[in-house]
Amino acid sequence: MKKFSVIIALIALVALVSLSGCGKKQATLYIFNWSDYIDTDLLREFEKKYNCKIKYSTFDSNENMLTKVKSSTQSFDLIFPSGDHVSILRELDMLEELDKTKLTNYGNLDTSLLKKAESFDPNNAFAIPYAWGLTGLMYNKQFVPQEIVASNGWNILGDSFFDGKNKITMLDDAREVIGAALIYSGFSVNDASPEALKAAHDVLKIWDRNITQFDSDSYKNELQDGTTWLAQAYNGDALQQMATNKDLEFILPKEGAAMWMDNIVMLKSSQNKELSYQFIDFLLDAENAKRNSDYTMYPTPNEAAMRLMGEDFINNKLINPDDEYLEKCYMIDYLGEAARSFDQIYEDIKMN
Ligand code: SPD
Repeated sequence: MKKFSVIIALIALVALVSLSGCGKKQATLYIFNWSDYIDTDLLREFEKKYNCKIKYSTFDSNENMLTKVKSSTQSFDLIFPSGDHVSILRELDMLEELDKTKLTNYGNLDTSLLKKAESFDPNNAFAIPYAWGLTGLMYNKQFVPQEIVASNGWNILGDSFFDGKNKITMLDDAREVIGAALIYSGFSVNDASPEALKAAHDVLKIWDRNITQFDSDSYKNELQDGTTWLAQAYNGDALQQMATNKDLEFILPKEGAAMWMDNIVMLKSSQNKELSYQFIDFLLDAENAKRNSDYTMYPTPNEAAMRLMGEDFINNKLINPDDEYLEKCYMIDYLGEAARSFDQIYEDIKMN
């Protein structure tokens, strides 16, 4: 009889636990994004709102992201590739086609930027534009005199002032490194012709005398302590550092700059598609996207959010250059097989 009452009590307890929801396993959303590229308060708020956990990891280059996504046993739900890598992931058939009816805030996106995004994602079928930016040069004015940067051009990377000092870094990104040399030589960042690539290769051999490493993350700290004096840098990352260190400056070189758009995509293998849609929609909310842009210092393709941004942000020419400058900038496009020639030059420069 005693045994019978214990069993009844156990059944009642199990029923109570499942009715109250306490026994429900919290869903976990796996997100893989660039470093320093989200307001982490938003992650905590999303967890609270949707009673879930976010496992958030970061990468510092598209190439590293792709290697990890292709090889990892850990399957991510959402990743944030640049446009050219959206095309690569599409070709690999790794992306989930998005059902926009699940995104109540999709209409906040700027239609002219959605049109631009069609160059790497026809019909905007797989990618939600997240942020865009430009690549320039960041330096510490404690170490680099004004007359060295006065030319305001990419040639600063080859200035003899830096000879033998080992104080310059460039991004760990073949398209960005060769792109800078292409622009300096008067070509588009997407020009894969032998003539353009030879010119860029020759310029890079000169710049390389001063370059200590190809790195997309640690330069941010190294510029603060003088380990690095000058670095190729993404504009928002530079502005984040400049907000806390008055010795740091950023320039958009006079010849023009590489432009890119990063995106949110859902992997086909995602185990949490509904929660992934909820997260994308949460980021597309105008107020959340505004907060995110204020934090990351990158402009958002969210038109409704841009209308909420303060004047300091809108009028900052390092974030929002005027049309005359933007005409000299080139969006990094997907090049297919031609990208191999970029990789070969990049490897040659890194090895020698
Ligand atoms: N910390 C965020 C950096 C974002 C860089 N975007 C990608 C540029 C690809 N060329």
